[in-house]
Amino acid sequence: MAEKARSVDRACIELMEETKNFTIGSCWDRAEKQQPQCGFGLGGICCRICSMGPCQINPFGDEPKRGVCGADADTIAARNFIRMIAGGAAAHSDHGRGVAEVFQLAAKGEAPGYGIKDEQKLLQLAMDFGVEIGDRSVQDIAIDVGEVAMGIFGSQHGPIPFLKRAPLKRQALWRELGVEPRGVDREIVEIMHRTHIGVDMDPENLMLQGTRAALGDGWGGSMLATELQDILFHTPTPTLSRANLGVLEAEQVNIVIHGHEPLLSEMIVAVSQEPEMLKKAKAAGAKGINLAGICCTANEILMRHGVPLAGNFLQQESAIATGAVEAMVVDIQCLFASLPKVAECYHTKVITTAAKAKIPGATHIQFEEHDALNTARKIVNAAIENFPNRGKVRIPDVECDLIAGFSHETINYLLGGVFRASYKPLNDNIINGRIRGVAGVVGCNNTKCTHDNDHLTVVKELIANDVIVLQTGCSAIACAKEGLMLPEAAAKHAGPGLAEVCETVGIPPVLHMGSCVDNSRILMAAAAVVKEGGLGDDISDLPAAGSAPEWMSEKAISIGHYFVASGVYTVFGATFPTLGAPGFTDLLFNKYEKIVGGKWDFEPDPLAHARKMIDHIDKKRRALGLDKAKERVLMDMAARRELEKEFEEQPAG
Ligand code: NFS
Repeated sequence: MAEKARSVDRACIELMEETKNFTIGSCWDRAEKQQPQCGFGLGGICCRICSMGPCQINPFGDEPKRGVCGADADTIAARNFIRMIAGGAAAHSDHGRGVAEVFQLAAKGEAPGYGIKDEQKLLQLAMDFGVEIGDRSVQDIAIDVGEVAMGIFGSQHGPIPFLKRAPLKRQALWRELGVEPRGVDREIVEIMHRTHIGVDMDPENLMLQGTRAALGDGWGGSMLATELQDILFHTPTPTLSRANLGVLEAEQVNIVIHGHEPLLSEMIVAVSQEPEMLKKAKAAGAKGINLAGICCTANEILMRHGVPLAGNFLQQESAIATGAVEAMVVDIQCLFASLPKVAECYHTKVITTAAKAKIPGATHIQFEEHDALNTARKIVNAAIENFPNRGKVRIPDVECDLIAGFSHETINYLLGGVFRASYKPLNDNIINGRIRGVAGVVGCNNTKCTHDNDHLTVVKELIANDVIVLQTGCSAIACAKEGLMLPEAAAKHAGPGLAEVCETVGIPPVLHMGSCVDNSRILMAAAAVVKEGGLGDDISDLPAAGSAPEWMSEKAISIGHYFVASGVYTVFGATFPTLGAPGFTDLLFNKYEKIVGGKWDFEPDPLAHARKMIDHIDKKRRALGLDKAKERVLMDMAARRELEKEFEEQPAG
């Protein structure tokens, strides 16, 4: 079999020879050493839940058909699958809880460096939570909002308040199915209970609980993380930046921030601009201090400060291989255990900062919320002190401009203008067929795929077919590096209808909406489009689809399932963790559509993957009676003036 290329990213390819020198190999070398991988594990039909096992089911119909306790392939796969949801929902929600804790301290004035930056959003949240506004001070309102937010994690009876943001029909369906989350944590705990040996064995019933926990993530923990981060650090607006390893600076102290929470990285951004720090950097022989990000911490500080992206998940080792990184500062999630070992071959200091996430061999500098600025100063100092230890530097000359910062509020504003922020122009253009539909393309990198290739193929095919693409996570970083997040990408890559709309509004055809907890922004946008009218009365009526072409983490499964449970057809690439259990897979891929209006699908070929999404979008257009409108005449001047009139109040640019 011909060897699959490791990456299509030019910076990664350039560093490939260098990464082969790592004493523990690169992630690609280690992936090769794992081959062939266990078929039972891949198919989701290996059960390690009790010590009578591991039990494995023969997927080809011969014995063994059942585990020692009698569980068959479908029960085993269902238990494994919802445990993945629990892992993912726990990760997002615990991130949200961490933000809520700092939010509470900030509201009380007990966390120097933090404050309320978006009062408008605070008031909105206060209304959602039923917190009295009146003539109370911002501080008093924030204290109460923080209290309610913390309560949502531990609440026992629910339903959690953000469900009310969904279309009414969706809310009624969740109520009817009994899947409204009672509290974020409770649903995760109940998954662990139900999947313990000898409890819930019915795949459909297990999935109802999986659904409840996933909704507690999307409309609970993740949405809380996004909302509270926006209030603490401001809601993103369009911002110009750059992406790929070429953003590292040969003559500056480079600090790469990697992980997921913006709590500490926001402080590092502030501190690295202090004159005192710059003076120290110069004294160490550097011309300045340069910050760049990896994974979702990168997306957070990109969206709010324009800090450039060094790369996505599979570039964390390559970043160190440039020899130009003085410190890689990590917080939580998606960190390779290999980092300190890789760093041993260079001068890079790997600095862990979260009590929850330590890596053997790394330096630990504990992030103290009460004293965050000083924690950040310690870290920046450590990086500066490391500058003189540099060896050979090989920064690939590869980078690309991008525009990020498309929060749900910003899209609303850009489309509708300052006086009538609205999604109406988007809905109108979907109805008239200039835009065929909307896709959310999100998620990770996976060594099972050629790095970035599947994201780029899927997204290019979608926009070429007039589907506007909303992005988060490492998928967004892949497209940013490719230049798809620039307005000029519309003329180059988008179909004629989408290109016209992008040109008129001045937006790229691919919109960066943030980190993975910010998939909640996509839920908000979907709900807003339904509320705007003309495209049905539920998210499941929209000509829309979701995708994670190179997913790898449990968080992706939780995200995928809250999209499905919110009514979205969602396709995953790379691999799918239930394929050894045909009955359970049929539930996810087929029957689920009748239950929640959305369903799962799997397609590892990226072109076929995009085609499936487009076919689904067309199916929804037909159901809405919009298929005729798609036959458009080429735009003449009168039609163009008409389109411009629709956008007359939107700001220039
Ligand atoms: Ni999402 Fe963001 Fe990237 Fe995947 Fe990891 S960083 S939270 S899990 S790898 S997209």
